[in-house]
Amino acid sequence: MRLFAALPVPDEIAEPLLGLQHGVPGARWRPRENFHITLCFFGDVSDPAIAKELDEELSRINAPALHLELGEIGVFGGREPRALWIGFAQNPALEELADACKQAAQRLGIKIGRKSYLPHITLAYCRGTLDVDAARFMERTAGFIAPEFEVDSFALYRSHLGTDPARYVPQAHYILNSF
Ligand code: 3AM
Repeated sequence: MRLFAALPVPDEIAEPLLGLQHGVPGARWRPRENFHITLCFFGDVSDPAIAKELDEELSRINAPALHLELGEIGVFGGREPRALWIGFAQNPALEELADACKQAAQRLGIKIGRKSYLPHITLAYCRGTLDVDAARFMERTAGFIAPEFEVDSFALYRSHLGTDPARYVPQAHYILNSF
């Protein structure tokens, strides 16, 4: 089972993001149901007992609800764009929650990649997109602003590959403490 922890994206944010999704050759725009903010990618957890323990560990995380503000649009992949995404204003509480998910997994022996955490919502995966087209997208969307928003839960998702788009199915929801 391919598992990851992520925050859901509320409708009031998803809607304006959907409005950005046009005009980039080669972009495979993510549908609304695939929008999420990854906290930690756990990879393939093949042992159901470990998956159950991971669920229990995540349910024990004691963290506050998050006040989030979108940041800049970015591109992964440089000269060969792989993904278009929108980031977040710096947010220590978000980083702490991501770190708590990572530590929960590591306590169970799940290996987590060493890349530093960069919270984002993926808008598109790219196939054959030119860097100039990605740069034009960044220019066109530079003035994008969306209201701050609150998220009061996160979820453990199972990722089903093999279709495009992949299917992300929530397995469990975890409540964050209200303000
Ligand atoms: O849509 P995003 O990028 O937030 O990028 C993958 C996606 O998140 C990420 O997990 C989410 C569901 O697939 N992901 C996939 N493979 C990954 C890996 N090896 C990964 N994140 C880190 N390391």
